[in-house]
Amino acid sequence: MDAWPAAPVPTLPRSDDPRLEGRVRVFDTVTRAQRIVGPDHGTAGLYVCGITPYDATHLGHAFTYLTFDLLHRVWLDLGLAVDYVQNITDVDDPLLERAAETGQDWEELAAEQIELFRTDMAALRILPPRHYMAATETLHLVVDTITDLRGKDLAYQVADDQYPDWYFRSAAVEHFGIISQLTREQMIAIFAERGGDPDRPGKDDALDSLLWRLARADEPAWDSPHGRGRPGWHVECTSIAQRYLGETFSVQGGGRDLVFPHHEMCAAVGRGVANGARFAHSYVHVGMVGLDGEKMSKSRGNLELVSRLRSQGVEAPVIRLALLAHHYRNDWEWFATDVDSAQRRADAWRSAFASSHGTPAAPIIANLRRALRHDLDAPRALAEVDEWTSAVLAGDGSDPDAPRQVADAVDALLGVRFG
Ligand code: 5CA
Ligand code: ZN
Repeated sequence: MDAWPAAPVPTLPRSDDPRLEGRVRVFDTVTRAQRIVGPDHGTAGLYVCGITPYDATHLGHAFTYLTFDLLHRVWLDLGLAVDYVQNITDVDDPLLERAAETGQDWEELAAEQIELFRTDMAALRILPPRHYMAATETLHLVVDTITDLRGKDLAYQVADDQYPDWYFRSAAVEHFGIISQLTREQMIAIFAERGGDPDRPGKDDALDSLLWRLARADEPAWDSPHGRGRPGWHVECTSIAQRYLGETFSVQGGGRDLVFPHHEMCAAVGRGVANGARFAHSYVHVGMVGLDGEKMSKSRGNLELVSRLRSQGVEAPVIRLALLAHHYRNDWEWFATDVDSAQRRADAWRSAFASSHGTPAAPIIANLRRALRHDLDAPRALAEVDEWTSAVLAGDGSDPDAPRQVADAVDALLGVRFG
């Protein structure tokens, strides 16, 4: 699948501040601590779980992709290449259910929503993945993964005369559970809420997860050596990640709602394929964005969309600033007034960047870098730019290059550029 066009990223001068560490740390879900992510040179591998294409792009989606865009930009600024992969879950129960509810063809719904998502991502200056892969384009990868798992006795058919679907022996894999750190009872409860089927008769273990669902009437299906059917959700992300990033890569990311079962299951499948080698080095999870007191989600229907805000005349950099005002690890609630404060900030920054002189750029660039390398602290980064902006607007500083240099740093590191 084609991704969206990449906005240019300015290259910044080095910072010679000795307090500035040349690595980035983020909070890793497994170790429950901040941890250096990415290699010290070469290529960082990033897999971010993509949308199931309906109700795109709500602000929760946007916040998650913006968070990993910050990581992408920090890695680029550190001189690393970034191999970024994202999927599209364009065949799965929630999508098919939504299409059935509205009477729309599921493929048409997916195509329309993917297009909307791409447009929103480009407007928000989120750097595109190098590989943007839909489930329907990567069936062969899933089929091969299942063949491999069958060879290791990690896949089996559920005892069901009519539909002996293929399942993965999740709990048989070493280290199953280290991401979510839940009790078995908690896992079973959450599995039932988030697309799993712990109570299905005929499974060897309640926590075993679906690999390949055999064809049902009126459901899309593809021929395969495992029978005609369609892929399960977790094995899709594992197969795409390992195909494009290798068996082990730097970071798997997504919203916090994906910790269990999705990322736990992805990691277990990945370890099964890789004979015990770890899947991602680190797992990074973004807090949930809510509206009206609840997690913003398609199923609850309490959504604010990037495209709706834009159609109301809110500029994309203002939306980006409204999101950046929140730290990625916090859950937070969207209020319509968030636009007003972001607009005020945008107006001030824009005036400062257009100024003919200002206080020197080097210290503020170092401070921006420090804030972002320390667990992607966007709110602190915004406060640094605010401080510089206030000084410039008060007439401080005589450096004629500073406004352009700060504008470039804000573009390169925060992805904010005013048209
Ligand atoms: N297709 C799967 C991942 S493989 C999926 O979860 N799709 S999604 O469309 O439901 O969500 C897309 C991404 O946005 C996921 O990373 C998800 O964790 C994140 N996300 C969804 N809702 C929110 C929210 N309210 N706040 C923050 N992030 C969210
Ligand atoms: Zn995923």
